[in-house]
Amino acid sequence: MIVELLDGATIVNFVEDEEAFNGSVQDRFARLDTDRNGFLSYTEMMKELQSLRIFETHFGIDTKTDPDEVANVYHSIFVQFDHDSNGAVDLEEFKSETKRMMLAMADGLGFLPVQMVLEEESFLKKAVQQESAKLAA
Ligand SMILES: [Ca+2]
Ligand SMILES: [Ca+2]
Repeated sequence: MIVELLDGATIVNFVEDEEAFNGSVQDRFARLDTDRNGFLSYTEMMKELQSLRIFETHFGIDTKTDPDEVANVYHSIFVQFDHDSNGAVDLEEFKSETKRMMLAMADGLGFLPVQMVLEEESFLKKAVQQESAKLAA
């Protein structure tokens, strides 16, 4: 875990950089697809859902979260990813939904930089890295 300062623009720039974004999404997808069948099952997606840290960052639910409630929320997010409702998430579904969620997050952040705790492998961390790489260039 690492604390970084980021704002909406950092995320938008990353998502709009097709090469960087698609590369990270493909990477992430391959890592999550542990049985390598080209689809993410609910179990495989759990790792990703947990890393989104929705309970800390999105809904303001911070303490005493009911495990049933957590499972419900994770399930409803999985359903959002699974556009054709076949019970598995393919790369295209994963990509478009990740993009949508990141843009929604960017909207929420706006222009005011916020300090966030990021996981090493998260998309947000990659967005920050991408921006520093650009600034350095
Ligand atoms: Ca799989
Ligand atoms: Ca699907």
